[in-house]
Amino acid sequence: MKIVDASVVVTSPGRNFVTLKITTDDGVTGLGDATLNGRELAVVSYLRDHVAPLLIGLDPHRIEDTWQSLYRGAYWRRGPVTMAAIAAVDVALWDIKAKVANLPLYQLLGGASRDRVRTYGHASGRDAPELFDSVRARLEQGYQSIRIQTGIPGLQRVYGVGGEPDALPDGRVRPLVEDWDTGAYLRHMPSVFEAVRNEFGPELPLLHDAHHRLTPLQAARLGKDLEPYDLFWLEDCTPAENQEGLRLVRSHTTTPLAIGEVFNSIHDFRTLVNEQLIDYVRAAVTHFGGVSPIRKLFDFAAQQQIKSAIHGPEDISPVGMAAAIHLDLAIHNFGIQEYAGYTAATDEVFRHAYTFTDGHLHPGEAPGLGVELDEELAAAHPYAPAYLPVNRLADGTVHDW
Ligand code: CS2
Ligand code: MG
Repeated sequence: MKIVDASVVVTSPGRNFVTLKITTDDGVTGLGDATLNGRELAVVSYLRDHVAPLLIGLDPHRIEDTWQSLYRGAYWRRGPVTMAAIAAVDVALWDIKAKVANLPLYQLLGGASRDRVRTYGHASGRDAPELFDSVRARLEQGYQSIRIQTGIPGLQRVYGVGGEPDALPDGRVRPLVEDWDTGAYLRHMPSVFEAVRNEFGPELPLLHDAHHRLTPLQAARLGKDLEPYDLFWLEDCTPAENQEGLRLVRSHTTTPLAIGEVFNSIHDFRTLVNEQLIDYVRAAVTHFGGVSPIRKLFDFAAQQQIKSAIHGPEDISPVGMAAAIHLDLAIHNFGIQEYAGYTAATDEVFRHAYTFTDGHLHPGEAPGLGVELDEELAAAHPYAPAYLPVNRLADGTVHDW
């Protein structure tokens, strides 16, 4: 069996997605997600110009060898663009292997370790009444664990609470500028969780994403202040490139910690895992080099009783989401799966076998990943330039977003 084609499809059914499609000489196709939010076309070029020509003629069954040759052969290791491109190849090859075996991918990963995959959804609001409505809407959709993001008094636009990017008069898009004030945030958050607990009771699992904004000392304080509200986790409390900084956070709080959606290699987690400084690893299949390396990360994390929590925002395509759900079902140290859901237009372009019921996902029993890309429909949604927001303090200084 040989690879005869590797093509890249860019589509924007509401937001941009990049998909690699690999075709073999006997007509089997595999899909891989290569979406890197806000920098999509860099990965398109990496795949089209540098990777696709190398794939032609290879045996698609040699997944590990292909992964190692793309990783080591590039010489320039790691980084989100490289690892998203390698991930797309890895996932597409797993899709092909599982289709040839006529098995859903999770069966090749060891089979099911559970019956279904627990998820969490996103609730947000500018103030308490809006936030409560949002929590209720998620509960009605079936979610049983909920991430809480909220407006901060005195700030106009903050992470997770919406806002549209400004268009320039000539039609060009520029990043949305959000506001930040760490002091106001730290003063406000405990009262938000107190109000949510009073409204929804002690049992509902609640999560919160600090989105890389705090120093270790500030994160330690927030973790401590939120302890009475029994969070499922506090996510990305610091930027965490400084892995050692988490020692300080950890030694001051028992609030569980989740980190890693922007990481793209096992080395980014080494100190965090070895010293058990976190409770959940947040890597995305799409940005971590695919199913092969993230499986190794989860096995590494399991040695320290750390669980998985695969990144699953709207900007991971349904292809990346399907890969995540197969892994979630198969690995033993599964924690929780983020599932933000998709627009109807996205679900039409990417028809999928996975299902969402009562707050749980299941990958379905279709051979492979169980996702089909409707290329005709995809072409009807052309690429739309878009950026992630930029965060600024009151005096104009750029802050971590
Ligand atoms: C977030 C993401 O899902 C999350 O936890 O942190 O929404 C993140 O902001 C986006 O994936 C960035 O592209
Ligand atoms: Mg996050």
